[in-house]
Amino acid sequence: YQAIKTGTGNTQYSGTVTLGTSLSGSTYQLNDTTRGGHKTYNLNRGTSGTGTLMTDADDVWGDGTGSNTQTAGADAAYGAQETWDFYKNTFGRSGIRNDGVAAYSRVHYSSGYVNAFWDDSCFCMTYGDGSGNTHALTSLDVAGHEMTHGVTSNTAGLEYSDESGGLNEATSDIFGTGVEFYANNSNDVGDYLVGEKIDINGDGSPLRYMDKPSKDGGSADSWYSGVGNLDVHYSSGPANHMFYLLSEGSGTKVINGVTYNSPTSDGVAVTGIGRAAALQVWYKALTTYMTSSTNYADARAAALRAASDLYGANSTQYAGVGNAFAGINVGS
Ligand code: ASN
Ligand code: ZN
Repeated sequence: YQAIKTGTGNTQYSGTVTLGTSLSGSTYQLNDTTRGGHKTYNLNRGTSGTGTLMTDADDVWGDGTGSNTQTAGADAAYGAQETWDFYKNTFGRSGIRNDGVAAYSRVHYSSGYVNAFWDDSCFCMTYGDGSGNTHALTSLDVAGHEMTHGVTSNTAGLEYSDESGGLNEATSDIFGTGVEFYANNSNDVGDYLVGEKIDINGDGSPLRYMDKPSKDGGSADSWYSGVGNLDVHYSSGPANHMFYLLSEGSGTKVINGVTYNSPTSDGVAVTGIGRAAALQVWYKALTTYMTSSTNYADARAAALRAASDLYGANSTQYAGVGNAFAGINVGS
């Protein structure tokens, strides 16, 4: 028998948070039975299997630093919990497969591993500790990004190459950002930057910028024939940019203390429809109209159909989708 508990996580990136935990006998477990039974395991630098379920005597997890073994578990559990809640409360989606069953998470994968990844075959989420083993890849937007790969696999199934691969990556950035805004955490505020907390570049810069993707030095801001030849983390740029334009509009804007300056490919100003509506449009497009081979032109058609379904063909939201895609040189 496992009693439902509410533990305390002293996370590295999100401050002190409450975590769904369980009490089995006299031992607390990082096992959230209120969200599909999500469990967090410690691989202890291994690279296969599940390692050991994370347990604790007092239901206080981690100390906020990467040198405490439990801290990465607290961040991972928090990321899974906020991702679950984001999908449930924003879209009515109950877990990655929409079947009420949680994935599981594994932390401390390998040694000095500077990545995190979703794996369809184990239906599980894995985090490395980063270089120096103190910058775990466990921030909220990364958690939301990676688990969204599972959602995409189980819906549109966007193939991970060519333009569909860019759309797959962008979908993870879009909903990863959605998770970060949803969590409304004062230590990791919502932004249109990806991976700004994990300091992968060592200079505090984010991995990706949705307002102007080319700021990362590799991503495309707008569609061009041949954009599908880029790495999928760069061909995602136009779709990330479209989502920013659709949410917030073009030009300069300050949100939660971050200044954005988003251009359009043709210089024509775009007015945003708000992030909440933009998320609904992209989710419906992904889950209803996109397929494994969807390209940028198809994504525009899918998003327009989604906007029409949700808001009507004469709505400002529908017009906004057309304008945001025009802003990345897709459609007219
Ligand atoms: N972190 C990477 C990503 O989600 C892992 C990968 O290359 N698939 O894109
Ligand atoms: Zn990804």
